[in-house]
Amino acid sequence: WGQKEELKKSLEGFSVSHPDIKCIRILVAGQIGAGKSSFINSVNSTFQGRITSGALVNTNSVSSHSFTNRITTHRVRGADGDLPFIWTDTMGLKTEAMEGSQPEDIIKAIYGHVKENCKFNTEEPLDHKSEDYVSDPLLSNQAFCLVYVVDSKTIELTDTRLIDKLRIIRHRIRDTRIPQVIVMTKVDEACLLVKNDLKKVYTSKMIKKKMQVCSDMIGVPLNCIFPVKNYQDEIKINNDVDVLILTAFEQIVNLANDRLREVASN
Ligand SMILES: Nc1nc2c(ncn2[C@@H]2O[C@H](COP(=O)(O)OP(=O)(O)OP(=O)(O)O)[C@@H](O)[C@H]2O)c(=O)[nH]1
Ligand SMILES: [Mg+2]
Repeated sequence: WGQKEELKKSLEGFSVSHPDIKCIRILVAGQIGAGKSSFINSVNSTFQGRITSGALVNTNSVSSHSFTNRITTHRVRGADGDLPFIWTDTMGLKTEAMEGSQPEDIIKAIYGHVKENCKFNTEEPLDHKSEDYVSDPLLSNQAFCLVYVVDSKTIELTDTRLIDKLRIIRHRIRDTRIPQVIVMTKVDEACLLVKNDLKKVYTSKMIKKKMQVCSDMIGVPLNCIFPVKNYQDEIKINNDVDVLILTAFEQIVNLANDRLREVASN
């Protein structure tokens, strides 16, 4: 918990391991309202040392449609300028009851086939003839880490059809060997002990159980699941929130960079 400045410094001095890529692209996907946009903002807040809100967040935690309704990109900024990381924020995945994106479109976005600001049609996947479709994406348009954002409070209640959608994405991109991780949000709402003291996140039995449920349901190993609490109504940054966010982010960018190193050497 005392490593915040060290973590920040190492990320601020990060160098990308592929000569043709200046910025590592990371795509976030998951259920509507899971905290995807909040996670993107929390990483930026941590680096800037103040609360930021570049990605629009839903103020209503119960919603029938995805609040992020387009593919949007957000650069990670440090106190002294841009860092070599870029987010692709996506609409939450569609369920029977809620309007959102489809696995096919998320897969296209991972490969860089989707233009920024594209608004997915919730009924039909993006057509390759559409003007939002990029037929020949550059390597820099591709995402090199896929982050599934999962709400720890409601993980056990997740519609099995949504889990099937995550599995479809997982299997379809498996051969590309793009790293896939889970960011498990809202740990403050999942466990009262953690709400009162975020440092208890690694010893809480409840959080451990939730991580196991995530792992079993989605098929991601426990060492690729990162519990976090996003900034949501705070007005000031907080050391413990920052450390959890930075720990998750460091792993994400290191995994992405490992994959890029392999791509560069092939
Ligand atoms: N308590 C708590 N609330 C959170 C956390 N992360 C997000 N929230 C709240 O959850 C709600 C949804 O967050 P968003 O970031 O808009 O979720 P999203 O996944 O981007 O949702 P869509 O764009 O609609 O798919 C907001 O009200 C956030 O304030 C967290 O870690 N803890
Ligand atoms: Mg969003």
